Amino acid sequence: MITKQVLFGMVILACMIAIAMYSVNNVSYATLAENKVVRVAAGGGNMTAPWTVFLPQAVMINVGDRVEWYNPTIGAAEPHTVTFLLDNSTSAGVASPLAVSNKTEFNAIPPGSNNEPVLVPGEGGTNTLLAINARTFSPATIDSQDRVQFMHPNANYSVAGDEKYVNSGWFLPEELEKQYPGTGNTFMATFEKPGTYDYLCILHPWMTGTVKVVG
Ligand SMILES: [Cu+2]
Repeated sequence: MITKQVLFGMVILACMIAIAMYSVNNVSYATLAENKVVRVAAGGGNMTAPWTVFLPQAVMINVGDRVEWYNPTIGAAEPHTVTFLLDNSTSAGVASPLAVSNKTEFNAIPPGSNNEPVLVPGEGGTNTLLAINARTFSPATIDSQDRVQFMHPNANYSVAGDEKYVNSGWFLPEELEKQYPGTGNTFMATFEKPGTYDYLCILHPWMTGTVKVVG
């Protein structure tokens, strides 16, 4: 025969089980809702044989997840970029021809180093200076309205999906970025819209990768 005390005990036990299940469900729900971070190696190998591949070459993530690219090459200052040419007209070259007055003087840094600018005589009192294209060297984006925005090295960018161009800038293994002042070691991108995002390294255009974002 079930006494009042036993019945009361069973009710208390049932309540405790319900509370425990509720907490477990809440915990697992919170874990599922966390966005994940996927790391992709840009390059690798070493000074004798640096690699020019992205590993893994293709990743699949959910909306809101982040991809972090890093450069694990050992002992070689081999830079890479992660560049999304979302609009074909935004293809960018590493070399940047710029018109400058032929009166402009350029001084090597450090002074006396084995270094001078490429200057080709141009028209109307100008020279053509061959420099590095800042839009490939530095983290930069071009939005749907053709607005160019630069970011700091090691940029952490949120890809809306309607940009024309998203570029990581040059990034190198830890410490070796010092050989190219203004560069970094990583690029991080969070993806806000489902789609297939192909990218390449502007310095090694055969180096390609894909981020597939599912909703
Ligand atoms: Cu590369």
